[in-house]
Amino acid sequence: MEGFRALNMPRGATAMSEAVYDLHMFVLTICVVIGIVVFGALAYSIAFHRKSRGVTPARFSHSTAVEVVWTIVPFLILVVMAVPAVRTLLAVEDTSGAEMTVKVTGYQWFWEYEYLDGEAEGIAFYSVLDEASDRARRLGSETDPREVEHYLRDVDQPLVLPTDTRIRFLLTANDVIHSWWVPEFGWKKDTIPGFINEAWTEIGEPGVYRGACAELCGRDHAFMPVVVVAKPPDEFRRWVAARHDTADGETSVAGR
Ligand SMILES: [Cu+2]
Repeated sequence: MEGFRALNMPRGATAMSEAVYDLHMFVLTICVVIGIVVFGALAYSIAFHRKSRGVTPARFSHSTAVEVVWTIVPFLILVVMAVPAVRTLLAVEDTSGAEMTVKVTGYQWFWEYEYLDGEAEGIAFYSVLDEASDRARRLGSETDPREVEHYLRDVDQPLVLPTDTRIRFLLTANDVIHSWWVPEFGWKKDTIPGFINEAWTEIGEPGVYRGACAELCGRDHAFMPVVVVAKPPDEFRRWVAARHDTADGETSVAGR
């Protein structure tokens, strides 16, 4: 069962990723049933209606009843799949009712996070590949990347977010197109210079969620991971207070 789970789509960590997973399982089940019926009929015909068994083929060429059925049945199956798919898609795109807003800006090759409202307002920092990964990735470095924990999956300053809070993201870029992607949130969004894209999430469980830039953005595309640390709301509030106390929020050095 573990092996099957590893093959299947992961459930993720948000209500949205759960909805996407449920949708996936629903459609996959329909596809599997259709696959079993079609290939079962095929196998049955090959096994029991082959020429060597003396079976002669039917000669009819037209059946209005069958044509009506094989048009209407797939149409109904499509409608049954489209209704929950559209409902989920609309929910993914609906960023209303957000309790806080974070602006994400992609750069070659790191991220910038700005908290735009609430008590975290004014906190802004760059999130750059962590030192250990950066050292190990260099040509001729003595470090074996396999020995670096979270190699290319860690940053100096992660994006810290509260759990059980509806968070809106405004996503843009400063140079080329990047894409902000945390698989466990169930979506990714292009960050495009001159445009602001919107997305939202509500994280259920505290934890560390890792992702990456998902749009080929140049030489160091592989070296701009996304790390989100989700904390319970009261812990998040403490982090915000500590952050306000030190260095006015702005600490990291931009660009390498
Ligand atoms: Cu990028």
